[in-house]
Amino acid sequence: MKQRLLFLGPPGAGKGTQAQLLAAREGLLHLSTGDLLRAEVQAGSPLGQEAQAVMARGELVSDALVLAIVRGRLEQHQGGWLLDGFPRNLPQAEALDALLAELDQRIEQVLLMELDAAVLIQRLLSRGRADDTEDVIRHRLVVYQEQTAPLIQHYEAQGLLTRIEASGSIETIAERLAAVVVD
Ligand code: B4P
Repeated sequence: MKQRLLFLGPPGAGKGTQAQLLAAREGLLHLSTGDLLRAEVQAGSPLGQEAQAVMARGELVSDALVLAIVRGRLEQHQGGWLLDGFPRNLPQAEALDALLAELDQRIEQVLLMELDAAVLIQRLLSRGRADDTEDVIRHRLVVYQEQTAPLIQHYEAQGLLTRIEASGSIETIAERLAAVVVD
C-alpha cells in the first residue's frame, strides 16, 4: 500500500471522512489542515484568531500560516502520511513540493474525490458546522473552482492523479479507495 497520499476534492466530498478511516486502518499520520485550524480557533491562539474570520467567510487562510502548520508536522514525523485539505492552491502545492524535496520524500498518489455540487451542498448543510451555511458553502465551491481545481492538472501532469467517484455510502467509497491505493 502506498504510504504518502494526498486527498483532493471540493468541500463536502468526504475527504476528511475517508482520510480518517484510511489513515487509521493503515497507521498513517492524518494531517487535515481544516482540523488543525479548527483546533487553533478552539484554543483561541493568535493563529486561531487570525484564521477564524477567514474560515467563517469560506475563504482560504493565508498560505504562510497553513505552511507553517504543515512543515512543523511533517518535519517531526517518521513514516507514512495522508494530507487532507492541503494543498489548496498552486503556491501551497509548490511550497509542498519544495518541503518534500528538502525532507527527501515524495507524494506517491493523489486521490481526487469527485461529486456533484448539489450533493455536496446537501451533505454540508446536514453537517451544520459554523461555516456550513448555504451562502458560505456556495462561496467555498467558487473558491475551490478558482484556486484548488487547477491542482488537478498539476498532479495529473506528474502522473500521480487517481479519480474516485465520491457518491454512495461511506463504506462503498472506502472500498473504492482501498482498491486503488495498493502498490
Ligand atoms: P476542511 O476542513 O478541509 O473541510 P471540507 O473541505 O469542508 O470538508 P471535507 O471534504 O473534508 O468533507 P467531510 O469528510 O467533512 O476546510 C474547512 C475550511 O478550512 C476551508 O474552507 C478553509 O477556510 C480552511 N482551510 C483548510 N485547509 C486550508 C488550506 N490548506 N489553506 C487555506 N485554508 C484552509 O464530509 C462532509 C460531510 O459529509 C460530513 O458531514 C460527513 O459526515 C458527510 N459525508 C461524508 N461522506 C459521506 C457519504 N458517503 N454519504 C453521505 N454523507 C457523507
